[in-house]
Amino acid sequence: MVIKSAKYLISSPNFVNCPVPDKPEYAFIGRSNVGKSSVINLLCNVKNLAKTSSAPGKTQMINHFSIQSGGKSKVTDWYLVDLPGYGYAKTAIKNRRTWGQMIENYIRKRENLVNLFVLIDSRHQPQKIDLEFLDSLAKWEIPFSIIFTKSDKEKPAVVERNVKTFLDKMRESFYFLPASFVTSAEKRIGRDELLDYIDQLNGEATDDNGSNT
Ligand SMILES: Nc1nc2c(ncn2[C@@H]2O[C@H](COP(=O)(O)OP(=O)(O)OP(=O)(O)O)[C@@H](O)[C@H]2O)c(=O)[nH]1
Ligand SMILES: [Mg+2]
Repeated sequence: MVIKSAKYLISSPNFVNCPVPDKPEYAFIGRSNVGKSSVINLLCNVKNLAKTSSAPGKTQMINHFSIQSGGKSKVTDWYLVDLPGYGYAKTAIKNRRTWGQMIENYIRKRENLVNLFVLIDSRHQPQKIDLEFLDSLAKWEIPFSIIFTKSDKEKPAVVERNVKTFLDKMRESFYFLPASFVTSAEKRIGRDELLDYIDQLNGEATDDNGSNT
């Protein structure tokens, strides 16, 4: 799949203010500073489309981007969504609660959300906060996939070991493992795989993949 255009659309403080849910939508979530905005920029091939920052907590709203693409699927118009991160220690407890409600509402009620990409830092051992978040997604029956980020920051063998450790940990509570991807926004790794995966999901979302079931 190729991206023909990617434009910032709108930032919404909560689920009810989001754009009309008339296109397939893919959202990115994960710990603060894990690289959500950077992966969106990698996919769209635009440097500062989603605002990034070395200071955690940069993204605060539900940010919609309008994408036009060409691929195997008939779908040419869809949304990417940059969400605020979780687990930023300096966030006041009240804000954390507001974050939780805002995100839970968005994730559970957004009817055009095809897949949630959960980003995991490939440099670290499995973190409780990420595993707990994945358990919530299972409980809420939200379709999700995993993106391991910042793979350029460690040696390939370390990344491979961390990815394996994380997926092994997931096996303890999941019957089936979700699709997973290893990326580097810095070295532009994982872009084609992610775009092809979205193209495939776009096809399934609209049943234009040739099947008549
Ligand atoms: N080396 C390297 N740095 C990265 C990569 N992805 C992101 N970064 C850096 O990590 C920092 C955080 O990236 P963001 O994309 O802003 O992270 P975020 O998850 O959107 O952060 P919040 O919106 O604050 O939750 C920035 O300084 C990025 O330049 C990567 O693949 N490799
Ligand atoms: Mg961000």
